[in-house]
Amino acid sequence: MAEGTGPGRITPSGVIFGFMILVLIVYSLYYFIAQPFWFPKLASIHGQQIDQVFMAVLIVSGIAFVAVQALLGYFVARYGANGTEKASYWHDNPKAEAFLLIGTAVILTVLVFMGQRVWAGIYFSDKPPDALVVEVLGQQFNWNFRYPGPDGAFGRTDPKFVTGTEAFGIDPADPAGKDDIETPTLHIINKKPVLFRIKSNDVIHSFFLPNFRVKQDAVPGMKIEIWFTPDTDNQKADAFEIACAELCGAGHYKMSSFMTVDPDQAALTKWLQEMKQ
Ligand SMILES: [Cu+2]
Repeated sequence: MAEGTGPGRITPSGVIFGFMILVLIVYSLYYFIAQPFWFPKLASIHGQQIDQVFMAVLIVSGIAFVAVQALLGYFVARYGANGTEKASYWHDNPKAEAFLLIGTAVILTVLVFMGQRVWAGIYFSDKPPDALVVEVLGQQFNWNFRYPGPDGAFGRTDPKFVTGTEAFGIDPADPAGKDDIETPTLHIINKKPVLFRIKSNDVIHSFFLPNFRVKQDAVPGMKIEIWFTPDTDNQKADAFEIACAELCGAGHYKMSSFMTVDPDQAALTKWLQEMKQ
């Protein structure tokens, strides 16, 4: 370690810079605490865990952010140079490095495991057998949805049957496909698990339901499943926005739809009958 000379001094430029950092800290804290721009109100059961992990990461990184920036501001304001003094410095400090490395590793490992548990709970847990199953198909630039109809079975599909009016490409020879219902908007049932089977006809899209904390890529050639349970008891709205969260082309900005959460199966059946006509 090289010893410094002199105590350093408070300089106007250092104080101005320190003040700017203070403004940055206060401004950032205000946005995260007052939350003028934030997620829409939660409308699903699993979303609570996602929000908790999000908050935990935000608090940990927020504390680190404030501590590091505040120290930087303080040192800049307090230890300005007058041109003749030398700052003390060192090349390595095994104790400090070990402390910082291990501390960071422990914190990050805990966060990773918290997130991993939530992730596994969503993607690796058995889907409920009674879930409502809906197929979701992304294409430039809209969402299509398919319900299996009264027989409960989806008709076979093949890309060669895809046309301008038949996005899914249902095989006309398959009797199971005759009663399938294709819709431009979604309806699901409150408190009943819903399983989405997500596909894409062209490029990668991302099926995004912000109120339900669901975001899943739609990848060409893959059928990706995701399920959750909606809970809209505390919501005022009954239609929720569906967005595409992947820049998928020139019309990406208008790739959206709406999802209605029906109170019961009867309301869903009634809507499906209307859509069938
Ligand atoms: Cu898209």
